[in-house]
Amino acid sequence: MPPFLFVLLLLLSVIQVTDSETVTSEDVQKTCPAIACCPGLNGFPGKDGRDGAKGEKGEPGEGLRGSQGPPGKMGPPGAPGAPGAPGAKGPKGDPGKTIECAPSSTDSEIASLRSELERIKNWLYFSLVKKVGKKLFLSSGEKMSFDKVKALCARVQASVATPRNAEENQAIRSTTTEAAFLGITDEVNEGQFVDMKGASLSYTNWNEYEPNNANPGEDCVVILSDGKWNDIPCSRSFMAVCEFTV
Ligand code: MMA
Ligand code: CA
Repeated sequence: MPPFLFVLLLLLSVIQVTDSETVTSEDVQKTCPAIACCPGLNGFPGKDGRDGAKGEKGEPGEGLRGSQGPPGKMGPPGAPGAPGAPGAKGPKGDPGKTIECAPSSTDSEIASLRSELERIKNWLYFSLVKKVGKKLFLSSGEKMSFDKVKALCARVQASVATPRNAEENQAIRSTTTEAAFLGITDEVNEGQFVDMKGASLSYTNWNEYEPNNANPGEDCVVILSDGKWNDIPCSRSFMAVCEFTV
């Protein structure tokens, strides 16, 4: 076989193999004459190229505009406005009424009350009250715990009887025939007896061997029938004697 015929046959077989995969029979008919008469052969089309760059934004469409939607929800209330201007001045008020006084009748009323008060004082002094200087000592005639004595004296604007000297001690003693609480305790510091305001005592009249904090725990003080003092539990009941300032 001559060499050019061999090359021609070889090229034809290559075309047929490729054709069966990608080229249609129509294409073969179009290309065949070129193979038969042309010295060179056209190559097959190359692969698709890459995607091009993104184009510019298009013109807005010309579709029909939709109908208007319903109104939105109501917004929150606005801030309160500035205060208004002051109102006009009101009309003048009515004249006040004069209250009539009767000095003469009030004076006689005061005199009558004074006289009545003196009579009541005399009844008291005659029976229960003992007066020393500006102090009045008065017993309620009942026995009760120390807390109740304090409450009772406070209720009548007085305080628990607290003798500051022998004369006051004797006055308190004479208001009652039985032992009575005094306004003295060592509740805050054991062994340190103080008055109801927490002040230390300048006068005491302890019985022999007292205070002994027996029993156990004796933080209150009673005046015995002989005028001597003994420390005793606050929960026990003794006579209530209050002192009033005049
Ligand atoms: C005794 C004596 C006092 C104590 C009382 C308690 C009668 O006196 O010991 O100091 O307070 O007892 O009852
Ligand atoms: Ca005692």
